[in-house]
Amino acid sequence: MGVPEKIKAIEEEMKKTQVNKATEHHLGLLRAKLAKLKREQDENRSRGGASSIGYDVKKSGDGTVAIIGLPNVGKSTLLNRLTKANSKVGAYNFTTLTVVPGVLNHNGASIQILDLPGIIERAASGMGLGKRILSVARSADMILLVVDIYRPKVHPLLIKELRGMGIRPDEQPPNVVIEKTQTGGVSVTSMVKLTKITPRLVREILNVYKMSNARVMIREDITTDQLIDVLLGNRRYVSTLTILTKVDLITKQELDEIKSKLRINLIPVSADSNLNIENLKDQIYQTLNFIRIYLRPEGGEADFQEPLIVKDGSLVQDVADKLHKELKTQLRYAQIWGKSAKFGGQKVGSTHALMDEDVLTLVPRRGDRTMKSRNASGGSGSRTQGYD
Ligand SMILES: Nc1nc2c(ncn2[C@@H]2O[C@H](COP(=O)(O)OP(=O)(O)OP(=O)(O)O)[C@@H](O)[C@H]2O)c(=O)[nH]1
Ligand SMILES: [Mg+2]
Repeated sequence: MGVPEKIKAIEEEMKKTQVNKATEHHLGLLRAKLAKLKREQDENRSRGGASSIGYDVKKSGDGTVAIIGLPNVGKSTLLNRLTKANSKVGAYNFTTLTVVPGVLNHNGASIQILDLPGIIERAASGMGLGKRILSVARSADMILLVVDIYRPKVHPLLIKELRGMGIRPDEQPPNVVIEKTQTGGVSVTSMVKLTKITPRLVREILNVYKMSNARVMIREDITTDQLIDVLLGNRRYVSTLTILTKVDLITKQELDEIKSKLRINLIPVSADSNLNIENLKDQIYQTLNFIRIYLRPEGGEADFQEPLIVKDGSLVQDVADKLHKELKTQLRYAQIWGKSAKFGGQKVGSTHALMDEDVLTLVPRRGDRTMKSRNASGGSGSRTQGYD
């Protein structure tokens, strides 16, 4: 039996099996087998052809946002409103046929926004340009899910398609560590009470993935699917915002009805009438979880006018990397003032984690002084002055 037949057989069996306490274990194992087979199928396909190849987009700016929605909901109109881009708008489906980038400058950050063709049901299984479109969403830092006032209820469908491409919208990576060992079988240690999975099922699922020796540390009450996500290791945990467009065409009362029916956090906008767009920009900025770092040249003054924007969780070396690709290796130490410092001017290494509004001085090794003295010269020009 080939992989597609095996997938079909498992799907049939899952359909036939009633969901209850007694079948939970069996269904969990079937899900694990199915996920593994689907990965094999994807790997075979990408070896054989272009089906899983995404669009060629060069990431730029401080973060990348992908716009996902059904055809004709107003994605391109929204991109044009948020940025200076000029993506084609049309009153029919599939006006946009490729990826169209734009740049949103907001609160000192430069945010790349990518307009995409619309997706349709079963996009993640390859319908339309589905896989190509969704693979752009996979590599983005955040996703804007756009629904219009005519079909706001498609939100779960969009989520389903994202999940089908291995994206886990608005989830955190499961707090589980799996360490392969040489011998000893599979040992399962759990720090919390497990209500959705048993240690026996954990061991059997690991067996499906050919892991017969491992230490599993579980630190939250995970589901079977979350364990499978950890084992597959190719999941992308991406934040989303859901936008309801074309609200210029409805009354406040109709808007309230949609909101109460959907019960998700919606940002109502009209790209045509420029309604609530500034609020949307603020929410995009906030969701990207940026922090601001003020650079201070050695012996000079910090630049509080133009902070460097990096993602929350960034280390000193990430900032060095962003300024100049060689700086990371040339770094002798850094000095920190602000929330992440134990005291002002603390010397730290390249793996020190930064916090919002830290002041940072990067000190290169002696042999690389030219870079430093240029850096310290301060004055006019861009913030990367001295590093290029
Ligand atoms: N009234 C109103 N119409 C809008 C708004 N935004 C978009 N439209 C209209 O909706 C239609 C589709 O807009 P597009 O921006 O091309 O939609 P799209 O989602 O990019 O469409 P595809 O690229 O085909 O997937 C056009 O006729 C727009 O003028 C809005 O905020 N209000
Ligand atoms: Mg479009």
